[in-house]
Amino acid sequence: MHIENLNYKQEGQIFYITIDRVKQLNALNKRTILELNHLLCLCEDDASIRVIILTGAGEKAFVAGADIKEFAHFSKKEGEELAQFGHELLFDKIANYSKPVIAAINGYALGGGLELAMAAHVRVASDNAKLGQPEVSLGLIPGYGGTQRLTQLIGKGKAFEMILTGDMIAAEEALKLGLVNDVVSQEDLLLKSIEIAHKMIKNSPKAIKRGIQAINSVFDDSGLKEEIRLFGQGFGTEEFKEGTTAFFEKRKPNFK
Ligand code: DAK
Repeated sequence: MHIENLNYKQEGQIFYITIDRVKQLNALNKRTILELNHLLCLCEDDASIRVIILTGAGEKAFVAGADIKEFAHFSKKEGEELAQFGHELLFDKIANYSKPVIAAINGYALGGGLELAMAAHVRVASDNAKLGQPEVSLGLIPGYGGTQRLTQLIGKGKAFEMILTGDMIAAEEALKLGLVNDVVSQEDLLLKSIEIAHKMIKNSPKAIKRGIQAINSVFDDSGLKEEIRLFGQGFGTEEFKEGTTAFFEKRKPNFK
């Protein structure tokens, strides 16, 4: 597959993937999801790769969400179908990956961007990072596992607050809540991620795979199905139209 939106390289036993759509703050479009899936499939079969480090290009954003320009015209049916497609190809794939995936969050991690980081096994954030689930401002709810994984990571009370206000939180608060594992300066972000990767690489790959499976088995995934269903209901509504139009017009939405 021809890769347009990602930079990637292998150094030692670490494989680095950088989402590179800097002008759109690395927003995730369908093509980027397919490209990520493609690289993850290749890496899974390559025994010389032991850890994946995933980050965003530039100094401003990890991923500022799903690409609003792409999904703004989706119908309810398309929304539901694409949520399912995204889960299978990317979000669940990462969560259940046989090798550790570390998200190096180098700036905004919003909406689908925070969901991507939460699907990873470990999150390291730079001190300028801002994290949030702003979907309600677009007339949607998180659709790539955010309602489930955020609640699992930070508990119901704070998850309600973040998802219902849509507010962003700073890296230090994310650390206090357990949403990220570490916060470091932007220049140390990859170094810290590599340090964690090396500690993992020393251990048994098969035990690591089983560890990921066992931890994931704590959580029942029936909530994900309900999220997909409810997520789809947002599409095609007047509120969705107002939310996405307000984003394009760079103004606050006016929900009746
Ligand atoms: N999509 C598309 N373009 C985006 C974008 C996004 N999510 N985020 C930013 N951009 C673009 C902006 O439109 C702008 O483009 P130009 O106007 O220059 O052409 C450029 O990136 C720079 O952004 P700003 O000018 O806004 O930069 P600022 O520093 O002023 O603000 C910001 C940075 C991150 C606060 C702001 O860009 C922002 O609020 N961005 C949107 C955040 C957001 O609402 N993200 C989406 C959450 S909803 C789905 C499944 C899941 C989802 C959707 C569908 N299906 C299965 C169908 C998930 C949805 C979400 O993620």
